Amino acid sequence: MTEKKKIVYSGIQPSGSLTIGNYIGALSNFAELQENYDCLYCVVDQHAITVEQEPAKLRKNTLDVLALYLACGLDPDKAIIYIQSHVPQHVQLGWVLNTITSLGQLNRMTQYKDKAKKSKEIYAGLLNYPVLMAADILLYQADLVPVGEDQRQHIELTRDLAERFNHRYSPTFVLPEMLSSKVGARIMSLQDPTSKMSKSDPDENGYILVLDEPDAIRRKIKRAVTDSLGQVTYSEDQPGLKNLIDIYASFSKKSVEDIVRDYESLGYGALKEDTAQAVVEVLEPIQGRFKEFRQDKALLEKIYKEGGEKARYLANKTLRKVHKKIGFIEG
Ligand code: AQP
Repeated sequence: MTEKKKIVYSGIQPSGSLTIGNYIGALSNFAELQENYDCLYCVVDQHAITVEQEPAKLRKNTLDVLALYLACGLDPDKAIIYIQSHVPQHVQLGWVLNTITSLGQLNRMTQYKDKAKKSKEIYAGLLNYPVLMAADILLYQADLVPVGEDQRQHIELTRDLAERFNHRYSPTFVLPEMLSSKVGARIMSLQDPTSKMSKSDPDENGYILVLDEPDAIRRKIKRAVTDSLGQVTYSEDQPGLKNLIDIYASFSKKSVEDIVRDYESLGYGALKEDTAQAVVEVLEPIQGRFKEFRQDKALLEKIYKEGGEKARYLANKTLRKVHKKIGFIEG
């Protein structure tokens, strides 16, 4: 008898053009996983609207993320690739989970606190974001969730909610595990290495986009903030340098130790130059494939329609079970 494959679930928000933080922390791991697991990869447009989005840009960014998934090797014959708003069960399960989520726990989420600080008006959707994320994952009974370090607290909440529901009714949900890369799980801003690299950073020198031109990549890395110590070490005391080493290690597959040894004598300038080169070498072919997929509207539509259908089928199985356990009458 063949063993049932584990289920992998992840998603990326179309809240802007993707950064190398999104790439290293999440996207770069997706394609390999589809070889050994049953994977679902979603473009989470409903999460994106927790921060105000311009409709035309949201439409464009959603298709961009989809085309980038394909350019990074995701294959609709191996993984289910779809758009979150096409599967209404996410919101339906999200509502159920909201009724067992404590406000205190949501108020303690650091991503919420960071984003709330930057918002003029705080809307309920921003606070409830992690509950919808829990629904995304639990709907598919995912075992593994490949995400960056910034999502750890949200995965813990997902496990808490699954346990609470299982305890209150009966075992229903699988408790998912976070899958995070050792190096590069938290890429920092190039201008402020104490804060996370984010696609919504107003300072464009703080991030590198997956679709940035080689010249822009070189320029941004050259301008990256380091320090005046002049020593190449990998330490929290040199956060800018540590971040560059993480980026270099992630794109070159060299170990952190080898990089530190090689650049001890070569210095910051050479490290920056070679980091930029490693980033360009990985991103250029992805950008080429992205352009081709992005132009093929019919292919993109076929992929998200078929993916949506498969996802709805799976999501409905879980949701029906959940509704029955709660005591809802089947319609
Ligand atoms: N800086 C980062 N380093 C490592 N991983 C990261 N991720 C995001 N930033 C970094 C991972 O990328 C995946 C998709 O993220 P998302 O789009 O769902 O939301 P986010 O974490 O809020 O990403 P951004 O870029 O900061 O978006 P905005 O600016 O819109 O909030 C996740 O797996 C995340 O961990």
